[in-house]
Amino acid sequence: MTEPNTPPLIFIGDIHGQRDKLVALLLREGLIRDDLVWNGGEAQVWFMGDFFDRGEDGIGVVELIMRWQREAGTAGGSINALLGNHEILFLAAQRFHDEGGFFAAWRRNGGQLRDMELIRKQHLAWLRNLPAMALVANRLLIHADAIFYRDYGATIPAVNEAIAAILRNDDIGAWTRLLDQFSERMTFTPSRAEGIIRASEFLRRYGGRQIIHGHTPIQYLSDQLDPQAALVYSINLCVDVDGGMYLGGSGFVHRLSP
Ligand SMILES: [Mn+2]
Repeated sequence: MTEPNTPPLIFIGDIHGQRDKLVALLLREGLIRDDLVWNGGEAQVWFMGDFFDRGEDGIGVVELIMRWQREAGTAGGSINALLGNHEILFLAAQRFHDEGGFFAAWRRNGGQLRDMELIRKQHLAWLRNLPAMALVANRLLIHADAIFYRDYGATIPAVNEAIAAILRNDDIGAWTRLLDQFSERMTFTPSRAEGIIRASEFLRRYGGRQIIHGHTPIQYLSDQLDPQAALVYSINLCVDVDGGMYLGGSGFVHRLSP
């Protein structure tokens, strides 16, 4: 009996406009060549959201991921990305400007005027189509370590469609509620009452044996200043892959161990 050849599955946490750190990380990992062409072969890569804000080049990050997505597809691999709250905040500021207070909120949360100047239709369409959740290799992927997703549906497709519908429409109240809910974090940590129970209930509802998320820098959950590996916690039910690049972390990739 030979094992089926499973392509590597790789997760990359929040980038927050740190294009140079992203490039350095993927060069180190051999996932791109010196000329930045994708070199990941059949690898399946998931970016966990929050491409924008705090760092200077969110558009540069999005353009690279869009480009690598095409190149990876040609090479027989795949690159996917989740919707983070900073994508929603950016889209809200772009769509509504000062109405609803979105533009000011975006600026307060590290919004970069250069990104707003450089945004184009193709970026907006790509951002609006990002899923909020996914189930891959029995892992439940969500940007935020939070359970508000339950308010949007009982299944992954239902949640993704309900959130996508908000992003297609002009219901400012719905955008505001969604952004407010995304301020939730650390819901699954064992130090929180019922953190482990919440994680297992969330997994029972949507499937998967482990939650993989970004959103909360590992620096918030441990004393590491530059985490170089994912933080596995709550009896292995949860994995935080956010290396806190905007807090000074150099970032890492999380390779799935079966
Ligand atoms: Mn986030």
